[in-house]
Amino acid sequence: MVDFSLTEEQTSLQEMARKFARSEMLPRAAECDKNSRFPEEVYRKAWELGLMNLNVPSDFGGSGLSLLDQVLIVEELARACAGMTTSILANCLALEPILIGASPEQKQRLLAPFCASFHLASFCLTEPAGGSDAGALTTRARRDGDAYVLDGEKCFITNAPHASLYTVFATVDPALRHRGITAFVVPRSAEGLSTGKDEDKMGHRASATSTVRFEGVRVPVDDRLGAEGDGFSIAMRTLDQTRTPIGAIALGIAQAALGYAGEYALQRHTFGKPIAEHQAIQLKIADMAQAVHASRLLVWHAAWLIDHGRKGTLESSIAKCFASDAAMRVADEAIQIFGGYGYMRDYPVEKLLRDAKLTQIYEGSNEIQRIVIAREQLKGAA
Ligand code: COS
Repeated sequence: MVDFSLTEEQTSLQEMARKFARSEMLPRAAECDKNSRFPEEVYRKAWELGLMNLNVPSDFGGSGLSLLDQVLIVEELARACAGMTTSILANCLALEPILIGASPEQKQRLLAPFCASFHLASFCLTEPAGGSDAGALTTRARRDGDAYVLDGEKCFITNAPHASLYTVFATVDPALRHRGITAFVVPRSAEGLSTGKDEDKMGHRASATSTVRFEGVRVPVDDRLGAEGDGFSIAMRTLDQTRTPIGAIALGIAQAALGYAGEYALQRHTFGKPIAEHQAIQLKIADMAQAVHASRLLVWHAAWLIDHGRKGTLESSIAKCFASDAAMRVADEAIQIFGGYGYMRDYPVEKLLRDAKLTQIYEGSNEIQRIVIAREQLKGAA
């Protein structure tokens, strides 16, 4: 049976997220974008409403939502501000390796504090020398008695300057490539851990991004997730879960662009009538609407499959890749419909294009998504 109707609970989650996005996020979006301000007050309110830690099961005090529930929320938040949504979602990305790789004792110890009070966590995989080739990371973890000593640097880490916990991927032996990668959790207070300057980004300027440096950071064996060498699989399985919500961020951006473009086209007049009555504009609106609808179906489908026990490697990459490419096209067309006004920062659409761009790059560039899609597709063809 295929059923696209939402339950009453899902509709109310969607409405709650929409209300929060409109009342708390949208009014601050332009100012935070302009000043590259990290609106912690918004993130704290999101936590209070249960809009953070969406993937943490209720046993640990989390929202315990299905992935489909999560993407419904994420689309609504991203319609208001993709940068804030990235910061709100970063906990899900950082805590997922714990959900996947931690022991029951570690889960209780590490997850419960995030649900008891407001804290941020960061996922530390990418390094200055490379992000796409995750198997070649160089941050070292040397065993020393009952601890590991971490040395290296991570970059482009969301929320890093404000996080209290970092999930970190390091190698016990670079010669082993992906088989040497091991996952750890490291608290902010660890000696030798420091964060760099807040990056000045093109978009997503309400979220904070920086390097994280590890200089002789001692991490107890108790804070290793899984066994030595399990880290690569933990990272890949994490991304299988989190790429669909990135598709939902892109979808939210595209939905916002379509909404603004439609409203503007109905009120702006040229040649004696609203521009919405010109076919040149109607054709654009039609293509934008198709892109939004197709993105939503792919995002919902990937989420539904994962909720029903599928690994979702193929479908999450398709949803992320398609929706982010679509968001770029839709935001671009929205600017075109606004004409010169669309290029001005006084109007909301140029921000959408800047925000859309990152969705083609982070959590695996769309070139990497295409590699994953082709490999998964060809497996089935063999
Ligand atoms: N789930 C579980 N295991 C996986 C997996 C997945 N989705 N994908 C790959 N693996 C396993 C493989 O089965 C293989 O296992 P074995 O050692 O048992 O053979 C191992 O991992 C290595 O896989 P593969 O050979 O495919 O690795 P590659 O080095 O070719 O890299 C890609 C694979 C490109 C997919 C990976 O490096 C990647 O995702 N890169 C992008 C990273 C990224 O998204 N960075 C953004 C950071 S978050 S902002």
